[in-house]
Amino acid sequence: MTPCASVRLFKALLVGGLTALTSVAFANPLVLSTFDTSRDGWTATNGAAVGTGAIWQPTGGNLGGNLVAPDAGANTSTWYFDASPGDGSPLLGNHSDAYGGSLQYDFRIENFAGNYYSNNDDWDIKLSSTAMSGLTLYYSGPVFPNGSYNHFTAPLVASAGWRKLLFSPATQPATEAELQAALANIADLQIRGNYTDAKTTSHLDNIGLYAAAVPEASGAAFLALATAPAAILVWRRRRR
Ligand SMILES: [Ca+2]
Ligand SMILES: [Ca+2]
Repeated sequence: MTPCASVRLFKALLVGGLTALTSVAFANPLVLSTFDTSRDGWTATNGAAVGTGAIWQPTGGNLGGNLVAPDAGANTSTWYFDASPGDGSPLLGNHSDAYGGSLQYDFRIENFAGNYYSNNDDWDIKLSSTAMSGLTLYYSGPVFPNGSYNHFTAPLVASAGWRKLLFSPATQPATEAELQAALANIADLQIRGNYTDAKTTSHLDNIGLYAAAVPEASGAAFLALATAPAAILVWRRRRR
């Protein structure tokens, strides 16, 4: 191998190794509700025109079963799909391992109609913990649902935009410690169901908590790292 060729090999190994090291693995959910066989401990708050028993349907999800709730009427108040205390949702309780990860779900509005509400007080996600004496954290992301299933992801890092209520309606940023405390004892989790002023029906499916994705060293990365010192040695020797 010529010195030039070994330098090219060294650079290729180095770049290949770094590229492989920065690839991110998709984490499996820590907990996931697919609603394929039941409502899995979820209800809907006032403003939705259903009781708890009518909220689950075996078809129409992404895929299979899902939560379904119609607005009580046009221009109703914003309502939420609700994993409420005592109903047994697996998303409640201690999920400290989700800190730094994300909350993800699929959402659609059946027969999409009307205009989006522009009320800033209507949050996409509400997360409450008994560990904070009832303190509720709020998150509002770029969620503009339509007639098709869209996948929404809320990063579970306070700096991503989680807020806490100070003096209504003012809010201030939540601290990382507050979000960690909330995740350590989730007492109530709510996902916004109503986004438009028309009387519509909303669907929620595949809601889960995910751990932080970690950089994964692939086989190529290990090979590059293992052979890089040898390549450097060859390169240095040839340069003498
Ligand atoms: Ca489903
Ligand atoms: Ca609506």
